[in-house]
Amino acid sequence: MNVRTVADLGPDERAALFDRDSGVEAVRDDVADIVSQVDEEGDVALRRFASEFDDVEVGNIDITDAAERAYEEIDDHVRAAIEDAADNIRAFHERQRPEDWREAFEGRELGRRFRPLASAGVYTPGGTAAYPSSALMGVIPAKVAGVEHVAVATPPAEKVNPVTLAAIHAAGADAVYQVGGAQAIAALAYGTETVTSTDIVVGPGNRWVTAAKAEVRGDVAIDFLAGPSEIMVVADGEADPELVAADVVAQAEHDENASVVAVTDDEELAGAIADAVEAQAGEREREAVIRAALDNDASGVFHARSMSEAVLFAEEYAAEHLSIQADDDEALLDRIPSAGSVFLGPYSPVAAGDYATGTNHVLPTGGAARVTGGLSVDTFVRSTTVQRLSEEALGELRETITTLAEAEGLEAHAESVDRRF
Ligand code: HSO
Ligand code: ZN
Repeated sequence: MNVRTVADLGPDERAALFDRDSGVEAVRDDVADIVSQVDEEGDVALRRFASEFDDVEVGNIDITDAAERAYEEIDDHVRAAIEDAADNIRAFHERQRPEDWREAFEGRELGRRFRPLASAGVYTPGGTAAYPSSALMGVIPAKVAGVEHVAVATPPAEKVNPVTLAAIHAAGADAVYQVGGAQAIAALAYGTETVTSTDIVVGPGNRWVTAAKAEVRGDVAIDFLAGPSEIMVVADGEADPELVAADVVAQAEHDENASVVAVTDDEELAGAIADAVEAQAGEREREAVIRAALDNDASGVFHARSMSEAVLFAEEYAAEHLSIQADDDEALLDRIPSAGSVFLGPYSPVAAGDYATGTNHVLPTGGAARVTGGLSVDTFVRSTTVQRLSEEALGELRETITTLAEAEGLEAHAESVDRRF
């Protein structure tokens, strides 16, 4: 792995780093076709796609009972780990529940009210990338928000991953369907004979899933378009290169298209990180995936001339995960507003947040952290504003309202106020 110098990056290299391509556009047309087939043909289309794409002849699409059984039957220590993670995720998300308020505000009574969406659909990837943890991350915030009906879709298989099913059950899902890919997103958005349609569809997935979310957006709400995993480590000369490398290699293990970056102002450390990444990659079971991710144009180890330059680099990157391994981590963090989730200090590996601290791991990728945060209770509630005016309060606003209404040529608006006096 070569160390690159931030100051020497050319425009193409910068574009590859900062305008990361999600790969979604390439499959948009095929996905639109799948989505419309599900919309028109329902379960028949789901069974056809399961046979075609997953090589599975699906019996029951609804496998809610199987999830409960899987929960009872899995190893005790796996169930305990799921419950421990679920408890932590629940506790962290409980703190996000917004509170209604009403306040007298300069004579006017104003307020805000929050209510959960009626239903939510959570996609949970399967296959080689089966993530029971993602089921917890999608379902628990929805349930904490108070969503009545939370449905999960996960790809069909001769035997759907029992740990994923157990996690879906532990998280409190109300319905579980075996349906994967773009067709799952379409089913959750539009409904079929078996699948109940939902108000919002969330969760990570491959580019087919992500493209399908882009396709149904507008007809239903979605969280955001979550692409392959990313990490940006900002390190100073005090950081341990082996630990930096371990975090880089861990996120690279997810996906050949993962983007993994470390940046430091210490040239020697940059070299040591690059060497450690090489060495550790060779020791890992998923070495081939890791090496592909390391070769990604949006990956690399970088030397910056100063920590200020490193910080600007990290901000421009707007990574899904930001790890800061430096003496004055809080000061550096202050200067990086754009990041999905932040990990401070040598004992906060990204994997801790992936599974167990309680923070959500469904996070914005591809630079979307510039404009949004990750999945949270907020994703599943809508807000309504409320107002009540006394005669006196309306009197005070009367002039302002009628003047603006007349300026807009909306005379009936003005009259609706004047009439009250
Ligand atoms: N790092 C992934 C989440 C995950 N890690 C699931 C392990 N399992 C995307 O944030
Ligand atoms: Zn991960």
